[in-house]
Amino acid sequence: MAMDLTRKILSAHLAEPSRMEPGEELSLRVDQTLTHDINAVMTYLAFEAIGLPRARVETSVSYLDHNLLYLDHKTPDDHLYLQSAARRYGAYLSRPGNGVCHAVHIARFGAPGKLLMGGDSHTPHGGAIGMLCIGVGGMDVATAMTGLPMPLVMPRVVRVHLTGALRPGCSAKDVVLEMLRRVGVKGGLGKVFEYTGPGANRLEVSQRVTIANMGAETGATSSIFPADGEVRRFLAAQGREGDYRELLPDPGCRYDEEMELDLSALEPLMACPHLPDNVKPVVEVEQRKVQQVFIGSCTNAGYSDIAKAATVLRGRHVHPDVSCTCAVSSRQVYKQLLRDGYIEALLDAGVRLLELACGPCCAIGQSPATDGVAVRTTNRNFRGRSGNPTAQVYLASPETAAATAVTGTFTTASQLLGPEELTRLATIRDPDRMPVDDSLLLPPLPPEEAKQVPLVKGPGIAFLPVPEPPPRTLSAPVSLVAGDDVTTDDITPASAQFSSMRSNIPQMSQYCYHRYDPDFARRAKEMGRSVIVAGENYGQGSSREHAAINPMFLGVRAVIAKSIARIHKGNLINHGVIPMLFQDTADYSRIRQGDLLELEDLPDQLLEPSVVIRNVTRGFTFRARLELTDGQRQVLRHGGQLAYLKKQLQQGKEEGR
Ligand code: MIC
Ligand code: SF4
Repeated sequence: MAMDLTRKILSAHLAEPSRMEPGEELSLRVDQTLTHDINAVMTYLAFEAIGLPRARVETSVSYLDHNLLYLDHKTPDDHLYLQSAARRYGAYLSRPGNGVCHAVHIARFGAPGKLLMGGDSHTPHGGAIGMLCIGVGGMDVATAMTGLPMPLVMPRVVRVHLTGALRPGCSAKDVVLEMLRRVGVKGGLGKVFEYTGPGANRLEVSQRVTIANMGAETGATSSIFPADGEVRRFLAAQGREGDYRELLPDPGCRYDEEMELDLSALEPLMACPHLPDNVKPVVEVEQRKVQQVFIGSCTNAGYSDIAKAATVLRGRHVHPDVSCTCAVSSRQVYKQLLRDGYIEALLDAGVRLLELACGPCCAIGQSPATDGVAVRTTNRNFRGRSGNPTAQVYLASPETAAATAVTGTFTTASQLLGPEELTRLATIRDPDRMPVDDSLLLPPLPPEEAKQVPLVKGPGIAFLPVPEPPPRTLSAPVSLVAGDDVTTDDITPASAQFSSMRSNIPQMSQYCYHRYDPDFARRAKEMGRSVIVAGENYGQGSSREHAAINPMFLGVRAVIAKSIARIHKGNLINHGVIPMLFQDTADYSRIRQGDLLELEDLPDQLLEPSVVIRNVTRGFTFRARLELTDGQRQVLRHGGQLAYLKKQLQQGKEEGR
């Protein structure tokens, strides 16, 4: 049967036969996993608790890339632990300074047809080279590392047929912003966007990266491009042509949905505060005085991105009222930009060069000033994500960001550059050879040597909290009634301060929701057990499982929402918090903070399609749906993934598997 590319890759990884109809639960063999420093401590503590001597996947990589600001002992201690854990458990370790996980991974490990599960929401980045890459929570990565098949709800595969070609001054960022404008921040839920057509063929890998990476902002399971000549060129530039194989959708295959997008019709776009789908043409955005420009992040800090920004800035200067910073995605990209004179152009223009890390993207440095207007090439502009809730963050392409840095107000490259410069901009492409240097990439140790490596745990690294199995009757007050589009940044922000607390849940949980509702942590703790009620798209954004672990640690046993983002829902389940969906969304407004809710026969109700909940305080009963697979129901009945996984591994051992 003719298959789309997504199904081709999935079918090659099925541990059990499946018809691959949307909604079915698949069981998949994973080839690769990745983690990064601000969530991996929990992943490796879980792997330690599972008790296996070594990761059982083809390739497992631990990146130290997000938080390189060593404010005190906590983050360097985390890094030492992670380095020792990678050595002990047979993973690669990408040392600080090597680059941002997704950029390094696609360059050094990515290959068409592979299945990657990564503990980061932007893992779909690798979809740019025809591999299927799925963002999951940290506990899922620990599970994948055991080599057990991983569950995945079969997504709907949406063909996005690209025609035409980008006009000078327009970029891949405008393509993904247009996708966000069309489908919104939850329009990708349960879908994979598969890009095809002559427009897709014309995009080089670094452009495809921007589109696949930021597809995460639609809530999609993943995004993917075919592995074609451009992918061959990309891998050849890495000296890895041998890892290339052509991988295309079968001619005449049937998609679950179809969309058309004409690249020639696009104009420079911007996502306005405070959601990535609040997209408008730059020329229609009301002018503001810009205080900060940041050029960087996994979405837009590849070679061509920075070279294009530098070309716009060459011979010009950053406006005196603008702070313009740049963080290049990886060491090899930085070296090539240096050779080609682009770094010098940035320096001459007055751009401040930062470490090769995520940094400002997740508020690890460079927060905007009070009420500051910032233009960033990053992927998220949620209120407060930049570290300052009063800031107004606009998301745009590197070309637009650079032009804006020069004028100090929203400006596109075509408004600033002359026709010749604009043509030059359009000809910039990734080089055919990159300066590969893996000296900051430590390979796994041989098993016998690995066993001897001691785990180095600094004083801040606490225990991994484990939830209790569900009680027979859950009688719990509502600790929070949250609105729509609550992000994981609202629940537990990244930032240098909080990222460094991630290995210590008792400490970090005290700040749970502190920006959204400063009294939440105290209240939830006092309530003992409690329930969170929320609106649409609860937990959108990052894969941060701390947004589930911290509430769980404070006693939250269930979330009842209008809808829940995919990765966060998985994290809640893994950490024993029951995700429920209002059967009738009108019931949301009948519940107040402090109301006592009661669920009887909870372990049995967990096997049903919906549960009955009594609001004891207001004297009414309502229903909530459980959109859970059989596996997820079992995880919840066992009190979370760790307990369930240990049982599965034990059973496997007894059955001699
Ligand atoms: C982000 O962009 O928010 C992060 C920091 O990369 C997160 C990961 C995390 O918080 O652990 C993500 O996107 O998943
Ligand atoms: Fe890092 Fe930002 Fe990418 Fe997250 S989105 S991986 S913080 S660069």
